[in-house]
Amino acid sequence: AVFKMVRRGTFIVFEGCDRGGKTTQCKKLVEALNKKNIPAEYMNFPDRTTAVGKIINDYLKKNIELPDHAVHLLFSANRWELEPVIRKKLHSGVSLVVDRYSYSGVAFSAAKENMDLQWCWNQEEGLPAPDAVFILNLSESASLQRGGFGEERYELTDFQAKVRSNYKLLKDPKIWKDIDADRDVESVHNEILKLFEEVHSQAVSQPIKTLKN
Ligand code: Z5A
Repeated sequence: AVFKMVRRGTFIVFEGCDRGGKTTQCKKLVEALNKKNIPAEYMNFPDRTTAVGKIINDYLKKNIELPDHAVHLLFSANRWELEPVIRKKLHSGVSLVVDRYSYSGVAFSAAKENMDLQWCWNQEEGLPAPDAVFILNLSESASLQRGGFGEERYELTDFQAKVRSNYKLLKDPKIWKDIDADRDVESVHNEILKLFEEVHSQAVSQPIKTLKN
């Protein structure tokens, strides 16, 4: 029998503070990869379309109030809801470009009073680990010039500053790629495309890793 080896997809996560351009860059990357005949799909967290995601949406829109620990578990459950889908897609050879993941989960929850960062991270243990985290770093001054600062919960400058410092605590230098997001869309995209190609050439021949403590 002749086996055609399916090389797994690469798992990329985009992180960063508000208005860094994550969604813009994720979508541009997927488009560029598909043009090069590299199968790739966009996913985002929170995924507000699932059963759990609907509750998260109500919480973010301030329609409902929930205790902080419960909210954290919901954001985490939202990733666990999609864990089988993530693994299946990667195994089938599709690369995933994911807009926020466990790092947002922990950085945002742990920015609240009385929330322990380690407790937050424990809920993420066992999820598939990304091959790389692209973190879009936007300066405060550039951030003030961007649109899209909304009415949702968490969209407050001092809260975002705590999130920023939590990201630093989560930084795993082996997979973390800092990207200067102050530049124009095309310059940022070109750097991301180059970084993706480096990560992709290594990742496809390695097993999918798992998030650990
Ligand atoms: N959250 C959590 O608490 N726990 C979790 O586990 C997860 C998330 C997963 C909702 O997330 C909130 O949930 C979020 C974290 C928390 N709270 N906050 N803040 P969301 O993903 O639904 O929404 P968002 O992450 O807040 O979107 P965003 O960060 O505001 O946007 P972005 O994706 O980084 O940026 P963008 O939409 O691509 O761009 C923003 C604007 O800037 C837009 O007008 C663009 O046209 C413009 N832009 C983009 N790039 C550029 C450049 N290079 N130059 C100039 N202008 C640009």
